[in-house]
Amino acid sequence: MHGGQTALALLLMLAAGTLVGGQQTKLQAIECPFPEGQSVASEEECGKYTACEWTDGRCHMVDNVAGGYVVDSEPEDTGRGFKVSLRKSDPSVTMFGHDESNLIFEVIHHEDYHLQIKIYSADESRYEVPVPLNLPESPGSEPKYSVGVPALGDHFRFNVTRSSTGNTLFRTAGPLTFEDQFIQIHTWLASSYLYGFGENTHLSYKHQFEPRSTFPIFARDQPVGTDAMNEYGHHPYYMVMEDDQGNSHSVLLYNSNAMEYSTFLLDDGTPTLTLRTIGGILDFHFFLGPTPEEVNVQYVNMVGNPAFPPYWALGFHLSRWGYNSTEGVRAARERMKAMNIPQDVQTLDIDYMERQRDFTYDPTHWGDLPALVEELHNDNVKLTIILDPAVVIDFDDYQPSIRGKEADAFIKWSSLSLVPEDQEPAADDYMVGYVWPDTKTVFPDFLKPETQEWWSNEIKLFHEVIKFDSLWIDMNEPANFGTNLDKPFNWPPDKEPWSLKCPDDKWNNPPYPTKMVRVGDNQSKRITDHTICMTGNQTDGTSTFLHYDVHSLYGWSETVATHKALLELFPGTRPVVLSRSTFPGSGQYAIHWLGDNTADWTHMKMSIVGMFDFTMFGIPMVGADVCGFFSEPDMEMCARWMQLGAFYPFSRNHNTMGTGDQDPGMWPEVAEISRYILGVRYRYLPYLYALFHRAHMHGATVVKPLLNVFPDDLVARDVDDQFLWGNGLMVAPVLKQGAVSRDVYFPQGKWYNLLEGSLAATGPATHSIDAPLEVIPLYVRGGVILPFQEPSINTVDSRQNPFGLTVALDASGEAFGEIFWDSGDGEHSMGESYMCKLQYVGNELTSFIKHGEDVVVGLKFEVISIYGASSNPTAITVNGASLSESDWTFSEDVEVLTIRLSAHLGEPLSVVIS
Ligand SMILES: *[C@@H]1O[C@H](CO)[C@@H](O)[C@H](O)[C@H]1NC(C)=O
Ligand SMILES: *[C@@H]1O[C@H](CO)[C@@H](O)[C@H](O)[C@H]1NC(C)=O
Ligand SMILES: *[C@@H]1O[C@H](CO)[C@@H](O)[C@H](O)[C@H]1NC(C)=O
Ligand SMILES: CC(=O)N[C@H]1CO[C@H](CO)[C@@H](O)[C@@H]1O
Repeated sequence: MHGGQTALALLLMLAAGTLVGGQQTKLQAIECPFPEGQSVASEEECGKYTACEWTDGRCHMVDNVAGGYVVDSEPEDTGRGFKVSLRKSDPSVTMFGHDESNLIFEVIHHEDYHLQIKIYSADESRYEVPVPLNLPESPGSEPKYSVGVPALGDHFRFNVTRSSTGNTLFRTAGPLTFEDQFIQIHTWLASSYLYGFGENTHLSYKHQFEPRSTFPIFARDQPVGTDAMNEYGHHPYYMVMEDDQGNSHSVLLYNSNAMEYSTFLLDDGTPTLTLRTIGGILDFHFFLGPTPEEVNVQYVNMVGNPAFPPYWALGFHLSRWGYNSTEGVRAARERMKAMNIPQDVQTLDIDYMERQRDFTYDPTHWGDLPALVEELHNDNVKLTIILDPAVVIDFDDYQPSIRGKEADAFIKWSSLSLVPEDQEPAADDYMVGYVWPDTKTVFPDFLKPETQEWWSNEIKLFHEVIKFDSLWIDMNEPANFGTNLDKPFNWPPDKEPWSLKCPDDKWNNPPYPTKMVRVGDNQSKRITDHTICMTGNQTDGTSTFLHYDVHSLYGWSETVATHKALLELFPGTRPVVLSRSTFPGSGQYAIHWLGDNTADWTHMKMSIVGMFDFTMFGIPMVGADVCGFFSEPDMEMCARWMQLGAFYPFSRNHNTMGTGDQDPGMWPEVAEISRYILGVRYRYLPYLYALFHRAHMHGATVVKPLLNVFPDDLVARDVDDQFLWGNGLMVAPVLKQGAVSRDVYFPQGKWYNLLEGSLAATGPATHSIDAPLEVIPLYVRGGVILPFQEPSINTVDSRQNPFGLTVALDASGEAFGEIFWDSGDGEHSMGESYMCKLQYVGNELTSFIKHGEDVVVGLKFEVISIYGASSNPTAITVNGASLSESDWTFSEDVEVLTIRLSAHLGEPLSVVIS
């Protein structure tokens, strides 16, 4: 399990590097971080830190011998791995002080492909993430990895190796730094095929190493942009493809404190990663796949398999902030209906509320909201409403806050001495801020059981008033306006200026605040900017936590509470909670949209990268605001975005207050394009549904980057302007203004045009494809059977329609698929669901029903299209009975055989073609 080698090898290597021809030693690229950013790096600034050294115009970390730790014990067998003690080599070497003198390095074996490595203080107990993970009771017996640490007395470093190939997955470079509020570790990477980390908006799925790029991670109400900013969620998780064969591993740094990651090349070109966090411990989980898809499954199994969305949630969602009245909603609905555009969900943003208070509706412009909800429900359209976490400090008249105070549901200052002198007496020792309502607010502590009960009760009471079907939880980073400033931007003009001001202490002004204070909308340049103070006390009933540590869990905790509330309200169903802020594990309860983007072609492109990232994070039900949130799209952009958005798993058109309407009915061209393309989406929803079933049951991905399906295809590793649904349906949207064609990359195999069935390409190949405005290139991969159903105006209707199969043959004339079916929104159970496997082999299409014949009563296969059929058959039998020649057509030019039949889904199907 652990190597007993000496550190001499590394020492010699470094020494040699210094001696050879006066070259810079490799590790000079391991830069010293400055709280104010690298722009201040000067010899003088560098000299302030004993952990830093100035060489040839660069301020870099001192080497491991001077700056790191020494192995201070023999390895101790723990039964589940081993641990060794570490001792700080030179206590005088430090970045920001308060170095841990003694650490424990612990290796814990879980599965053969799953390894945990923890580095923590030997002297004190430090914060660890309280979010539960699924870990096996007993470890696997044949680990696929080995961990190397040097022998007693040597300078500490460690590495993780894949046994089968010898690939080095993790290999520390430079010194480990472990201080009270600054922890830093560097690792060589096996390659520069690095993916993941979030929530950040990345311009490309594959990360950049040159120039060096540094992204912060800390939950924040930060709109989508092209800078290296931290956004709503917290996902310190990445994957590396190690070699040309596609062997891949992933690493989670299970830490919820403010952090940052930096990617760069060492002077010799080695791709390297720095991880920094300002609290907690180092707690790594490694997953060895070996394929990217297996890596994903293994990770998702640990953090929790994704929620299974109800069928209706896969329909189209229409939303905006600024309908301003029930009439605004009715007008948009009328446009949809007039143009026959499918829609399953209508969503309302905060403008439905009275004075933007949760659990209210505006009696003036939304007085007949209950009637509107009834109209929607009569049309089989579901209602999603938004809720913000913060509630007003009106403890006299506003019942939710009165009851919340009775439950003691809100975040408190960590010390009574921090309560501002001018605090309203009724607000006790709660931390008070200001968000959308015109009155100050308090912030529920959703970690706390009493808060969860209170929240659940408020949701139940409001459902008696407004019959919503699902909830959208926003602003849950949590966002607070104007923190540390004179006043919030939306502060009532007639009131004395006021804002939440955070004390100047080590929590609110940590020595290394990470890059987040220097990017994005960072007016106070403090980590408390735009959120509440780090000196808040929270509790899960057992332990007390500082907001400093659990800040990034706020959205996760609200998601858990909201999911629980909806389950109590709608027992036996699959609740839908749309959350802005997420953490590893949120996918079990939440779906996600990619935040406040802009009607901008670059943002449209980046949304594909965002989908890939959230696929990695185990939240596959994801999409961006179609047609853009901020600013106004033109007809062309909205048309192209509706085409792309028709293939987001979570497909929602949404925009902001003060902009014109952008629902698809607003332009005749967009309406026509949307009606058509959402029809294609609805047609293939049975396929998408089966993919979500697999995601829920096994942790499989839904939207896949090409590299998940073709891991040894080096070209596919850079493709982030195309994506797949499952293994079978490829989407290649047009993402450029004015473009009427695009290059499409076709990996290995046969690719057919999805709807026409003609062979588009035999890959690997890149072709320029015509795509005038009304066309989005769509392909089905040879070897795959896609189930479909005739589309309708909503899924309640479409679920009654006849089924068909798109059978796309591979080079050996075969194809495979499956159908999963159930009530669509009941609790998932094997007993009440239908599963059938489909195969086309040797000119025979066969269905094998696994279970649930009675679940599909009344549903029939009525059409089968075989793509890549070589000739017109002489005879076709369905379950032994011959079809008449008029029941099929063979189209010679496109090689498509279309068979009309009538066969119950609940009976085994055999179609023999001769
Ligand atoms: C991994 O660590 C062991 C023990 O220190 C060492 O012998 C080995 O050379 C290291 N491997 C790499 C690739 O650095
Ligand atoms: C906050 O939590 C800490 C740690 O449990 C505790 O010592 C302190 O009294 C709490 N503060 C308040 C005001 O309850
Ligand atoms: C809704 O109201 C806001 C604020 O009064 C206004 O700016 C906006 O234009 C209105 N939206 C529409 C669609 O009329
Ligand atoms: C709103 C604000 O102050 N944004 C600033 C955040 O920091 C970056 C980098 O220093 C500035 O460019 C922004 O203007």
